[in-house]
This record gives sequence, C-alpha cells and structure tokens, in this order.
Amino acid sequence: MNKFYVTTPIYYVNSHPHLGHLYTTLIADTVARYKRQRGFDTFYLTGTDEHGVNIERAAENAGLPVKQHVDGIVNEFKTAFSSYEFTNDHWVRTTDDYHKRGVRQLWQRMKENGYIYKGKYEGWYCSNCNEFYLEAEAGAAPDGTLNCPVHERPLDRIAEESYFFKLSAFQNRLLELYETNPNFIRPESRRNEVMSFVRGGLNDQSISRVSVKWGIPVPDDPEHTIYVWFDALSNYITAIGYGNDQFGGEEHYKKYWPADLQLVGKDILRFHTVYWPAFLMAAGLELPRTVFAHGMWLSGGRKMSKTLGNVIDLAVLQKYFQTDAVRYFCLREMVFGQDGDFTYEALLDRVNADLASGLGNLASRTLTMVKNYCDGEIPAPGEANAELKDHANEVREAVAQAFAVFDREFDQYNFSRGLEAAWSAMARVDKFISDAKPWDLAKQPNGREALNLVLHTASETLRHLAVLLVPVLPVSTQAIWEQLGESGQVSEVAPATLKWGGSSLRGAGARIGEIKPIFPRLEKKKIMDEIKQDESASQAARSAENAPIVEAAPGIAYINIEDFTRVELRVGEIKTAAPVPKADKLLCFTVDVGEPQPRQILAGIAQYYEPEKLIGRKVIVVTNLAPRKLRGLESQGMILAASIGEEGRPVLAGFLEEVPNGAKLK
Ligand code: ME8
Repeated sequence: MNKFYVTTPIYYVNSHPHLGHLYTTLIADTVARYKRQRGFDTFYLTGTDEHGVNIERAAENAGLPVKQHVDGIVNEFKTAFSSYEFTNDHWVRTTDDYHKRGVRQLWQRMKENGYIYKGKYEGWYCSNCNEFYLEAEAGAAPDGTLNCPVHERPLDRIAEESYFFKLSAFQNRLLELYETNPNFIRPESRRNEVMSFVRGGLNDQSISRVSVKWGIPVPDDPEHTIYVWFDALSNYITAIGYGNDQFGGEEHYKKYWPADLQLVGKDILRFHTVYWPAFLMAAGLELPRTVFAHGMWLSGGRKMSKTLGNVIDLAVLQKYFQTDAVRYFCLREMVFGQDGDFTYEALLDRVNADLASGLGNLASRTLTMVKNYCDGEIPAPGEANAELKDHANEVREAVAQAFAVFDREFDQYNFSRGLEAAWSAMARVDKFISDAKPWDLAKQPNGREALNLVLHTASETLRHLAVLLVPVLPVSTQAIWEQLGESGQVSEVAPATLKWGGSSLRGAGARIGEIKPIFPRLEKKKIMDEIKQDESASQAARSAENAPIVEAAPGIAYINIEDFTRVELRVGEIKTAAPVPKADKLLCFTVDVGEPQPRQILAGIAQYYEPEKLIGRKVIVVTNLAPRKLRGLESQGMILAASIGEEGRPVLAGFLEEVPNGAKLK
C-alpha cells in the first residue's frame, strides 16, 4: 500500500490560535482525508512549538510555571480546532519526552558526521523571531540602536559561546536538490526565491544558546540549550519515531519518512527549504518530497496582527459558521499559494451562493421530490424519450468529468480549481432538473418514466458528490449520505468503487432518511451586525485590560496604546517639491521615508512655504494612511504640521537633532 505523510508547522504557544493556524491545519486535514479515501496509508501530523525565551517570559508574566503555562495554551489550540473535524494522527509537543530524545539523537548524528562545532557567536538577536540579524538587515531605531526588521523592536547584542552548524558546506548540494527536484519547493515562484537566496552564499548557523534556559539541553554540554528552530524542525521525524520509541520507533519512522507534503506558510519557507534539508543531509537522512508554502490570510489588506486588532477570532467564526462552511471557504476562496483577504462578507456570500443555493438546495429539492413523488424511495431510471436520456447521460458524464478534474487538481494542491469542477457538475444537474420540470412530470399521467429518470439522475449525482466532497465537507456530506438512505461512513467509500446506479441496488423498499436542511441560508445583514457587536465587545475587553488609570477629562476621548500604534509615523526627508498646476494651495513632494522608493505626498501648504526651501527638510510622515487622489495625483501619506490661529496656518513639525530617514516615532 502506498503511504502518504503530511505535516503542518508546529505552532508557537506564545500567542493564541487564529484563522492562519486553522488554515494550514485544515488544508493538511483535507489532503489527509483525500489520500486516505484513495487508499493511501496516511499519517497526518500537527502540533505545538513550546520552547524558547519568549515562552519563558510569557509564563513569567502570567506568574505560572512554564510547563503549566504552555499546557494552557496547547489546550486553547486543541479546543479552538476541536470543532473542525481534524483527523490528525498525532499532536506533537516539543516538550514531550520522546521528542527531546529524538532531537538529541539528530544532534549527535550531525556532530559525529562533522557538521556541528563549537565557536563564539556575537550578533544582533531578536528574541521574538529567535533569530540573529545582520546589521544590513536591521532597521535603525531613533536612539541609534538596531531594530528587528520584522517586529520593529530593539535587537539585543549577544556574544556567547555557541555550537555552530556548518550550513556553508551545503550550498552546492542544496542548489542541486532544487534543480533536480523541481517539486521540492512549491509553488515555483517560491522555489526561485529560495534559489537566489542560497546562490547568495550561506553562513554557518549558531544552533545553541547559553542564555536560554527553557529548551532542550545540548548532549554532553547542558549549559547550552538547542536553538528553537533546530528543536522545532526535528518534530517532523521525532513524532513518528526517529530516535525514540514513539509508535514503535524506528520501524514506524522508516515506514512514513520522508514526508510527502510539508505544508508551511510562506513566512517560514527558508527554515524549511534551507536549514531543514541541510540538517537532514548532515545526518544522512532522506529529504521530504515537497515543501509547499501557502500564502497568508490578510485582513483589511494587511497581515493579521494583534496590535492592529485585525485577527480573525476563531470563537466568532465558530459561533456563526458551520464547520464545513469555514472549511469550504478557506479552500475555495484563496488560490492555494497566494495571499487572500479574509472578510466575513465574502464568507457569507460564498456560503449562501455555493453551499445554501448550490449543494444544500440540490440536496433538499432532490430529496423532497423523492419523498413527495416517489414515496421516499429513490427510483430506478425510467425509460424516457431519447432527448431526456441524452440529457441524463450528459449529467452523468459531467459527474465523471468532475471526478477526474477534482483528482487531477487536488493531486497538484489546486483545491479551488478542484472544487470548481464539482460545482460545475452541480450546475449541470440543476439545469437538467429545471429543464425537465419533474413537478410537471409528476402531474402528467404518462410522466412517471421520465420523472423516475430525472430523480434517479439527481439522486445519483448527489450520492457521487457526497463521496467526492467528503475530504472538504466531512459533516454535510455525511448528512447527505444518510438522508439518501445510505449506511456507514461516506468517508470510507473509495471513489474508485462507486458505481452509477448503485443507489437503485440498495434493495427494494430502501428509503431515504429524514430530510433536514444542510446549509440554511444566512441572513447577511443580521449576521454582520451581530459579528460587529461581538468584535467590538472583544475589542472593549482587550482595551479594558490596558485601560488608562485616569478618568477622561470632559471633552477628551482617551485612546489606548493599541489605538495609537495603529498610526505609523516615520521620519521623512523632502527630496523634491513643486507646485501643483491649477491648485493654489497644494504642493507635491517626493519624500524619502526609508523605503527603496521615495513616496509622492501632497500637502496644502503652498500659501505658506516656498517649495525649493523645503528640499532636504526632515518632516514627520503618517506612512500607513490609505493613498488618495488629489487633483489627479496620488498622495501616499501625510506630512504633519501644527495648525496655528483661526486661519490654520501650517507649521511643519520637525527635529532638532539629526535623525535617519524612516525612523519610527512612538
Ligand atoms: O512559525 N495566514 O509558528 P507560528 C495563513 N513555531 N497562515 C498563517 C497565518 C496567516 N495570516 N498566520 C499564521 C512558527 N499562519 C514556528 C513553526 S515549524 C517547525 C515551526 C500559519 O505559530 C502558517 O502555517 O508563528 C505559518 O507558517 C504558521 O501559522 C506560523 O505559525
């Protein structure tokens, strides 16, 4: 039997679960279900990444022993995921004992093979990323220190004894791997990105810390703990029995490794396609077959982040949307591999259009007609006229086509296209029903044969679609299966064993089950209003945690620090300035705000400043204001000025000391 091993990243327990985590896990679940249904001996792994200085600090802040703190967050993840019908075979935790044993064994193998050595490391370290940055990569903070390019918080200068991994020795082997195995990194655009990074040269990597206590001690040198990424990446082999007796150990590991599909977000691609294969090469182990980097869910066009307050809350999602609706939306809406914007409006529209009016409606109209016109028994196909028979055959062919396309696309992880194929078969049968008008046939004295053919064809389409769609819609397809009067688990029916007409072979007297709505239509406006209320309640709860200690004076609406941090203010330098034709008040500037290209910004200060005198001046720019057009010109930010007197004379804000362009104000 062919095997299939699929993994997700293991999630950091330093933040709470959100839609992004759910997404990767549900993609992996769909793939695992899809493979199982097609006869693969499948192993599906997910889990949590629980070591590192951040987690130690978070526990300290919470006043809890670290293990107790992480147990709480792991539970939160498991609870948040529990209503999505995930079928993971295991949940790995990096604090599990068997994992620690496996990590140490991997370390020892790499060391014996000469790829780990002891040295001294000095560099700029971000404790949020758990990564060192080169000075060139870091941003300058206003006080002259360096900022993490991701978190925009000061980097720590760390000098310590450290173990190093000889990553530099693997540059050629990695390039050869990418070239000879085009499927190792997918999609293609990501592969090119990684190849150019590796071509740029690889430095040896520090893989231990003496400053971090909450980690796995280095074998024979317990002053050091193993770098969290080394620890975390190893989970993919330790969880299936490498270096320990988990699931029987070695034999189980050998059965499933190498992984067939490692799903990751594009944010952690480099770790999985440069470090991870190099570690495995260094230990003499096989390499995963495919690392697939999917895109990110954005919210309001921006990366989801707690600071911006735009994270999609899983509790809200679960309150208003059925399991299958969320699963379907995530797979259908986002082109796998690209970024996608998440909005509740789009989710509601998809559910209503594709699930309520599509699959749900097909199920209820077909079953209701079987109940009303055929006494609840799915009829055998009747001997209808040639034209109707041709149309019924076309429906059958459309279903066969949907099966072929669905598999072809899912094998390539093109989920959204696979689903489109199923929905086009649905559209075909809908048209067949509408054209044949079974409600009229039922009234005609000689319409019985035609009616039977229509309802047989519709029921068979439904039965086939239930089998096809079970990896994506596990709950509703089972409901459809039971309402059709079928027994057992639809997920256990292999598509290859399905036969058209199978339902009429269920034996005389077999009846459909009780008809219940599968996807009730959602009232968009009402639900959107409720969601907004829930979101502002949770926003208020969050704000209350940071509530100011003074009462607002009359006339002052206090904001909290989160509100303030939503406005991005940066130092800019005016590079060019010119009047705008036919606009007395406007000047058009290009301003260097520390980005590769200067921004074009318009300001209504022409009556008070001569443009040429402003060149070289340092100003404060709001850099995250949505661009807008003024007199046909796009303004990509706002320059701050005091507004004086009744006429509102502008006085540009500036600095008395030297400041670098792009420095953030906070
Ligand atoms: O990086 N859209 O953990 P993490 C889509 N512990 N997916 C998203 C997402 C978004 N907006 N946000 C997060 C870590 N994800 C490490 C991994 S693996 C050996 C160690 C998903 O909790 C996506 O899969 O930050 C991303 O790669 C992962 O969560 C990052 O999870």
